[in-house]
Amino acid sequence: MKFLHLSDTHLGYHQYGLQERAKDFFDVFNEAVDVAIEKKVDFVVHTGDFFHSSRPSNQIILQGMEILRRLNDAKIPMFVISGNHDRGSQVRDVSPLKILQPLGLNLIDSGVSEYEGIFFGGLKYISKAGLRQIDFREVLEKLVEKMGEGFKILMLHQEFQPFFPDSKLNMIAHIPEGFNYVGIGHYHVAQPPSSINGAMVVYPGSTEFTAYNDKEEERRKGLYIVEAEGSELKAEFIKFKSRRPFLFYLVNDENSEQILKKIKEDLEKDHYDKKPVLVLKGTVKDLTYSDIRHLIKNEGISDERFLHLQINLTRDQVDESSEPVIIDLKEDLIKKELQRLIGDRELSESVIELIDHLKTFENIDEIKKLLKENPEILDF
Ligand SMILES: [Mn+2]
Repeated sequence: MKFLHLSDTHLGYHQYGLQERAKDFFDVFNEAVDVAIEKKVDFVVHTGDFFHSSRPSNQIILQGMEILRRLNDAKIPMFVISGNHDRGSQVRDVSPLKILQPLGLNLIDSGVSEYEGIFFGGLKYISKAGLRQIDFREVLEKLVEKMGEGFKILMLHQEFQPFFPDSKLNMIAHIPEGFNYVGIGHYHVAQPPSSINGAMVVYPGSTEFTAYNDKEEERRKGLYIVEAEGSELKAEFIKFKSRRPFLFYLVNDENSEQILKKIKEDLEKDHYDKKPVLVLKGTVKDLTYSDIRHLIKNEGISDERFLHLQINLTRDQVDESSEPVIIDLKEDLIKKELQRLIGDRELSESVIELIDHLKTFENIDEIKKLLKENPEILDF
């Protein structure tokens, strides 16, 4: 028995408001389907956030159908749960994955399904408020009880310690014995397989960046191929080839010119299949967004060489007397307040990323033009 496990494909996310980024998310999902077909897997497991939104556009639903059609043609079923992004609002609407169910998508949001002697237990994302009303371990114990003799897979999309330090969920305490394989989504950084309470626990991470994170880059983006040989389980991480490169630079007040020279070199020396996204991050005293934009112009770096420039600067709070610092302190407070109001960490990161992106524009007219041409930029 061999299967493919992937997670957090976030189909429909137009990062930075760019069509190219929306296509990137689709490209890597298709590459995963290529791997499934090539490796002749028996089925695919997807642990949530298939879509980026609980109201994907018709175009994105069609793209989701296209992926299912390719798997159906190869007679490979897909088993999926809803994540926090695509579970629907509970009260007003259902998960958009229900639209794909009649086309052969096996959505297991609460319960057990059996396929050729293999048991799939699924639980859609449960919010912090929802978790207070149930006994999570007991819910999972009931799922094991419903399963018969055979290989048992559990699919989850939750916040577990230590990846989410504020979470009350802990894998050792909350995942009961009885499962052979536990696939978990939600945490976007892929993890090596671990063994917990007799099960192999696997986090494949997200297939693309929803917010750039150097930890994610280190681990790379990909999927797991899991194979059972006798009683032994083997999981192999396969990295995507079609992924857009992200070039990351740490910038400060002193090194900005040097860094821009390095960027120019990096862009010229490599031939990329896809134009890279440049991410500049750093804690600075004086350096501003427009300084960086001017340096780029001075260095003669052509816009044609990269897809997007993302600048995330944090203001050094040493000198409290000067005006720009006060403004940035305010910005920091606004960010913290946004995080508190939105609650969901991933979503607030996306909102902050959009704000940072808008800060790189020269004036309000440029922003208006961007929003007019790319209304989906606000489609979180
Ligand atoms: Mn996600």
